[in-house]
Amino acid sequence: MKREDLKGIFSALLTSFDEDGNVNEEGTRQIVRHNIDKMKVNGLYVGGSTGENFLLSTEDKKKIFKLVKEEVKDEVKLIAQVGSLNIHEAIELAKYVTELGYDAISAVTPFYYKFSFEEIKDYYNTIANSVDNSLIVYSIPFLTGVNISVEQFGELFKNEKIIGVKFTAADFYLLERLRKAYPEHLIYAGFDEMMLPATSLDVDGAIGSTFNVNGERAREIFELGKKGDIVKALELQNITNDLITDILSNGLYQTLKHILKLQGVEAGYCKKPMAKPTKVQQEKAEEIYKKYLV
Ligand code: MN9
Repeated sequence: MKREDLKGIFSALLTSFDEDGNVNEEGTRQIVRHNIDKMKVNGLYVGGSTGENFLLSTEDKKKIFKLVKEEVKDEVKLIAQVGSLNIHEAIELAKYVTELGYDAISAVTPFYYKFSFEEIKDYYNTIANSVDNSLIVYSIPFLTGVNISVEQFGELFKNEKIIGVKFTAADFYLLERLRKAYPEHLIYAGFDEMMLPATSLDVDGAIGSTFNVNGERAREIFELGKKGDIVKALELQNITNDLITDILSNGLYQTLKHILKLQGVEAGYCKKPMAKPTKVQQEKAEEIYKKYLV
């Protein structure tokens, strides 16, 4: 896979669950189709935070990876997040998705325990070296508590199979340093609300949850930002951030799923411990949809 081919806008794919937390396969396929046909994204990031991956059994993770590939075939690029505190599971999933034909794998930094950087490096090398595929580091310090420095990224990038990072952080000083230090590596902006400033630092793409409903506007921001048309891009980022602020205050994944339902996509429920949206949340989601997305 050429790095060039992995640039662009990737939706962090939502998963549809039924009321008991079982994967709704048909619903998840509909979310995939919506992203490709209506949001016109360049690719999907499967099994990330937005996919509620860390709440799932290995079997369910495999089920989702398989049905997504079946639905997508080669229409858009696919990145599979396989990272897990159970490194055996991560390797098993890395092999599974590579066999299925995923274009790259990604792995969240190991969280919960306070691992040393040497341990984190070993985790990445072990996963990357277990398959004939490229790996993108998933860095999301606000959820994992793990911060990686410019020099430490350099240590990880010594492994030529580790080709980039999904950078879900607001540290734009670090982002600028990384871009300058590693011009050949892929850097994806991970916070949708900061996409425009990230484009000014020359990121290669963006991976985000809100692209499931706001994909077209996101793509425009990205393209305008890359071209340097900041005034127009900022107008769209302002609208986008009004939308994201409302979505975040109403419950991120519940609201995204409810908005999809209003568009006829069987997006289902979130999996426990995430709660079902209340009546008030559903009404608010409908308001948000009508205000920003119709
Ligand atoms: O994949 C997403 N992160 C999480 C990245 O969901 C934890 C982002 O797209 C955010 O959801 C989004 C809203 O803060 O930027």
